[in-house]
Amino acid sequence: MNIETISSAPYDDQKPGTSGLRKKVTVFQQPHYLANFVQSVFDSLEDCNGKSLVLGGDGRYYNRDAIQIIIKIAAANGFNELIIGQGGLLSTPAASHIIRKNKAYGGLILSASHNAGGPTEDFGIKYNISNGGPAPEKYTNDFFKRSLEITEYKLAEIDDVDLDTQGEFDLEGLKIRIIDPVTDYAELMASIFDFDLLKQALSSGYISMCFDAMHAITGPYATRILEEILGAPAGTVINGIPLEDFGGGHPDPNLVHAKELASLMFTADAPDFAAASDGDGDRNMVLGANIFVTPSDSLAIMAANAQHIPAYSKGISGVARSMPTSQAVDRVAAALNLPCFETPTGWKFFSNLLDADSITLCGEESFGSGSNHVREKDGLWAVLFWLNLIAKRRQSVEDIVHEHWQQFGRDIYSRHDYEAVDNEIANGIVNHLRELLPSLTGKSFGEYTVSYADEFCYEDPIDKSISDQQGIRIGFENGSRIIFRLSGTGTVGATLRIYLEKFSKEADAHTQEPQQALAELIELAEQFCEVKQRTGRIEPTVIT
Ligand code: VG1
Ligand code: CO
Repeated sequence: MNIETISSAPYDDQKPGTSGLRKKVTVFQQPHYLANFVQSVFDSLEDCNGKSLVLGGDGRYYNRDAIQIIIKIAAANGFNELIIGQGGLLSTPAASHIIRKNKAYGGLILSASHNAGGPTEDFGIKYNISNGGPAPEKYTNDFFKRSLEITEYKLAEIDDVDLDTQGEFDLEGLKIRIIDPVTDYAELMASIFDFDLLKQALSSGYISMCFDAMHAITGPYATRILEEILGAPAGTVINGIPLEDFGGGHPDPNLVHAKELASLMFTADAPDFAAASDGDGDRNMVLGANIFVTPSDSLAIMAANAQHIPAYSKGISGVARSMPTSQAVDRVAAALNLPCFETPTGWKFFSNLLDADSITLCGEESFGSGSNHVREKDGLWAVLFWLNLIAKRRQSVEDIVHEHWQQFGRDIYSRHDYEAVDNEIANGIVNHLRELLPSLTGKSFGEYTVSYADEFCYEDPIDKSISDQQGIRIGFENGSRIIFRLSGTGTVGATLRIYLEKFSKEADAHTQEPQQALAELIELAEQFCEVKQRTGRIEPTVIT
């Protein structure tokens, strides 16, 4: 195989964020931009020679072009096997599984997740290590450092690979396997859940449902699993064909971006269950007739009901949530005497805990939940978990959630995002909050007395690595919290996220409307961070 060395010059903006490197497509299309990053990744890894690499993405615009470039760089860097999803497609959780199943060295996942796609929208790339999980910070710091020094990359002189035909072939010593993106993942799901029970429930109409794939990667996965394997009626999956621009929408499963589905669930025609997933298939939104399940509650309910699911029926070892995720799961852990961990935002922080079997289930408020079956959050897994639960308990989503609140109390929760804020203003807000923190503890604001105010710093319990500046927390004596942090996945300006949480033990907790119940905390948050005053905005861009 002929290998060219191409000279290049570093870019200074290739620092991976919460989940890989995300930029506008036009940034990735700059000369050598993608190649520089991929070579920086390979240079930072110990030795790629003779190793196997998994490759796939969410099918967004530039996915195919990027895969052809990566194949040539991977070949030139000594990998001897590439496992690629047919059409260049792999959902993030499926990629994680395929890395693990094949004991691959790692994988490159092409996605900007819930960010919009298309020629003028976003693209992204992320490296996952051999446990199937996102590269931890010590890796991503090395990738960035290398990208600032890079002067050349290697490219194999080979033809473009036909991504659309499944099979295995040899390309001048490089083994290429084009695999069905769904099969392995579907088998994994069948090993976790009670597929016989689900078949019965879905094919008989005992559970009626709608799944919105948002024209993103879960289309083929959901169609195969829900309709073909489990016998749900054709049409159960909507927007099931992946499109390069996701049909022009934001493939972000929340009440704002999956509005139609959400509204349907509050009408007389609502099916029993509805769900949606994001661009790369790792997020989930879950709804029942007349009820939206917050992701934080979803995690808590899963933990409290794990015994109903075959794979977890013998018990779970522990749970974890990201810091801004509500404390609902903590209450379940306390009641069940389970270890409970609080990690920074981003799935990479769960991997060590999962590898050490310190936890079995984990989740984030941002519509992410998962378990030890892979090392990514997993949208369809969460959907199947809920379906299995409804079928097993023979109760509606609403009843399950209300019973949960009755037993554990309710953590009323909301997140307010201010997107595309000028970077200087956003940094000003964070600095202002940092200055405010030392003066807050002990102060009272109406019924809210501050019990702690700090900046979250995490020490990984397994490898003892430290991640600081992971969000500003203000906790109150009554258990309420306000959290502020800047997003690490946006591509335009800065996004300020404000997380609001209030605990209620009242018998009528289920009747409370979150924005009303949180009104005082919302005002307090503004008093602390001054986002409206400093940006001139009158309301958040997105409320979830
Ligand atoms: C957001 C979410 C975070 C999630 C990350 C990746 O990050 O808040 O919880 O892990 O997206 O999700 P940030 O830094 O913008 O808050 V996904 O579905 O992109 O892979
Ligand atoms: Co995602």
